[in-house]
Amino acid sequence: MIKQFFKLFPLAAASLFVFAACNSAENKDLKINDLEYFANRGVNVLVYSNTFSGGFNDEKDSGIEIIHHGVRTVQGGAIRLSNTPEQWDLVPATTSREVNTDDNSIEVGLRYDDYDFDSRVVVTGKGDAFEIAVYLDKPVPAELVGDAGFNLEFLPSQYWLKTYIIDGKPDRFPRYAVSNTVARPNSEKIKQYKGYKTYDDRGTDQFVDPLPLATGHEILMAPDDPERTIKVTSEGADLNLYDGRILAQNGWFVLRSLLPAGQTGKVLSWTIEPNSIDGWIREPNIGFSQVGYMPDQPKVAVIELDKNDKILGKASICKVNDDGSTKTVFTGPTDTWGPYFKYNYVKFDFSKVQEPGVYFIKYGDTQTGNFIINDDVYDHITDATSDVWIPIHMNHVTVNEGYRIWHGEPFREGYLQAPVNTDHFDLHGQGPTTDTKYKGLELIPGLNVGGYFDAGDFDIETGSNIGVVQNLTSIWERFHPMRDYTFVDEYQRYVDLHRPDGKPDIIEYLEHGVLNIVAQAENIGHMSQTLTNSVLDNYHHLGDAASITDGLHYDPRLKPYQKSADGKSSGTPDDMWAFTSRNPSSDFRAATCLAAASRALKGYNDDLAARALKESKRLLKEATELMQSSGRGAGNDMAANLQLYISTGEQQYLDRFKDQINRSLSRSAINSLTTALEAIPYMDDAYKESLRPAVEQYKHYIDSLETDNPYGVPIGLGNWAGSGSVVSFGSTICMASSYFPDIISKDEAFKATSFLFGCHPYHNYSLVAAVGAARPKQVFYGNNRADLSFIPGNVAPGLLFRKPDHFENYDDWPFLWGQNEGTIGGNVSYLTFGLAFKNLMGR
Ligand SMILES: [Ca+2]
Ligand SMILES: [Ca+2]
Ligand SMILES: [Ca+2]
Repeated sequence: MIKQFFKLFPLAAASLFVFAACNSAENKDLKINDLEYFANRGVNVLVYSNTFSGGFNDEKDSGIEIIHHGVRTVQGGAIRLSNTPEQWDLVPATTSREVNTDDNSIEVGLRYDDYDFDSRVVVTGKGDAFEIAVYLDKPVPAELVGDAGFNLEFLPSQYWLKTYIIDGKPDRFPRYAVSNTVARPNSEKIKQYKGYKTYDDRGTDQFVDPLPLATGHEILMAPDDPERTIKVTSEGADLNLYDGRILAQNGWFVLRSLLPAGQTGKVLSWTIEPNSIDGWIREPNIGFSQVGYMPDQPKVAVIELDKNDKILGKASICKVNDDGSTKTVFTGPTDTWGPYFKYNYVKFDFSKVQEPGVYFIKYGDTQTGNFIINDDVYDHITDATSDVWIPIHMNHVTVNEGYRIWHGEPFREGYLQAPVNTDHFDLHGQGPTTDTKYKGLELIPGLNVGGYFDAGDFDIETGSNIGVVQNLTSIWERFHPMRDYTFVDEYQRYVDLHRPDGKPDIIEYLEHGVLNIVAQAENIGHMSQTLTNSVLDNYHHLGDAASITDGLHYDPRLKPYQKSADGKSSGTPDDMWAFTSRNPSSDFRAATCLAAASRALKGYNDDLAARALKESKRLLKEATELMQSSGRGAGNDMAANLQLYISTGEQQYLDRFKDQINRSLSRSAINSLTTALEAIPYMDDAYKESLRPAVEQYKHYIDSLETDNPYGVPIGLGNWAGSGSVVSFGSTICMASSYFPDIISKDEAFKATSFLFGCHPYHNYSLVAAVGAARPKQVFYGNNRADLSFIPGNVAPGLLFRKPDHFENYDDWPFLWGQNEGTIGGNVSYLTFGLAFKNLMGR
């Protein structure tokens, strides 16, 4: 509607805002549907379908949200206590949610416990617009007057460079955050989550507050893009438009009105008119493997369709000829799978196309990017992960690539003992004792060696690092990959990408992981939970890891920011902390991985292999005693018992493993089959045969996924998207098929690769950075996310489910970790899967 209006009238007339009666026959009323959100063509308005209840406070996916022509461009509609809230600013609890279809409204109760401050937000559909009204039974608490307001946040990547018109004045959303700010005294700052501070005030005792880009009563956003056009009108209060990226790169554009002081009842009313394009139908999303296909493999595209779209009976494959011309080489029927959450799905089988070459898919007017059919298309699927992503995440070394330093040597000052009774923002904590010989804030020597950054952040998650060492050992023992394109010098603490050094990279990566775990065992005495930032304003660091801390030992006798005369210490409390509360099951896992790693390191680094074995034996003994004395029973980890049996040959571990695996498989084959299969090379034939029923059960599970969803893989609906489960699924298939090809065909493994490489909901980009010739994803939540970029080889968690029916993976906005962050654990699992897959396919 708005589109037609502005076609008739040039921009100068825009302030007339003639949102005249809808002249189309289509009913555009925003009505509450069965899933309890407001919907009309191209517009979904969600009211607290997703609440502020994630593990990390404001995750930018809660409150009042708008999915506008298929893209979730608006969220965060809530009473907030600052102009541009950051991740660790307070969020309201949702105390009630009432859906009233009679008067087409949804009401939520919001509460800030810290201020005993309650409010009600009522959203009412009114024709093709909706009203947001705020009601107070008691006035805004005095200490929040001037801070409490209603905020609504707009996705920067969908609005930047587009225009807005506020009270008749046109302007443009900025591509980069450049706008005015003021510095205000800290005493005026609303406290942040658990009293943390997201900023370092450098001794000024002031915080930075963004000033509005614009102020008015009526704003028309993106009139130049009908899919994004929205008008917001405020009855009384000023509307202020802010740029949240000023304080935090993951901030959104924020529209905000302050709540008035001293008033009760209806204190605020906004009218919001999201444009709905007449007869809009979302373009079909043709899912296929961007990496391509082997000639004789099954090839099935899954086409995701708007429920208003007509299903076409046929689709085609076109070949790109040597002279650039194209030719349709195959036309076949589509097969309707049916509805799955928001969309309809059809499948298109083109397995008959087998001749090597360059192709694309055509469905109606939609055609895909090109893909390759050839024997070797999968040969390089793990190279970026192995050559680039993993070495960049090596901690305590400098990492160079060509002309670029990815990071210098981080944390040269080492790690301090975390003080007792300390909560941590990354979901850890130090208990009432240190469980070490160190006092709080005392230096624990020797920990700044080896290990891997966890993910988009720079901590060492000990549990993940143990898993990484375990997986790298397993990769080495199963596949013996001799790939050597990384130079690692532990003495120089220097890593250079793409430079062979005569040593297999996997062994070097394994050594790097073991160095930190052995250092923890030797210096702490047991495993830490994590080695991590002590202050929040270091935790959200973006850029070079070596610049997070100042490299100088913290000396509390100095003033903040003061350096000692000898230049070796500073008064800046930025040193990293070790959280050392003892968890014997962690020690048990460490013992296991060190026993396994010592096998692999023998002949490569004999000294480290011997230290690893020594610590393994000690930790195993101590952990077993601790677990027994705490009544937890010894060795509840069947994978660990298997590894200990392989390392020691001792019957007790074999007995325990067999007992556990039998019980676990009888409950369900789905979670424990991989561990059971891993044992086959070390067991007799009878053991292998005993697994047959479990493998058959897994085959039923694989088949059942064909009716669960159109992609035939496990699709997670949690707050962290599910690529990891698809990788595990693929790994299990590869191993099961290699031992039981009569039950599980190797063809099943292509379901996992296809999904990861583009055959999935929302868009069809490869979820692995830089892998997938025509269209890998462009942005990931790595430590370079502020550049809207990626680190090659990263595997995105992928399709994040938003309640009640929306899958999402932003590819122009990296900052939602549940969609776009990769982890060291997840990416090493992908490497394991990729190598197993290539092995199975004879590559
Ligand atoms: Ca972390
Ligand atoms: Ca190497
Ligand atoms: Ca320091």
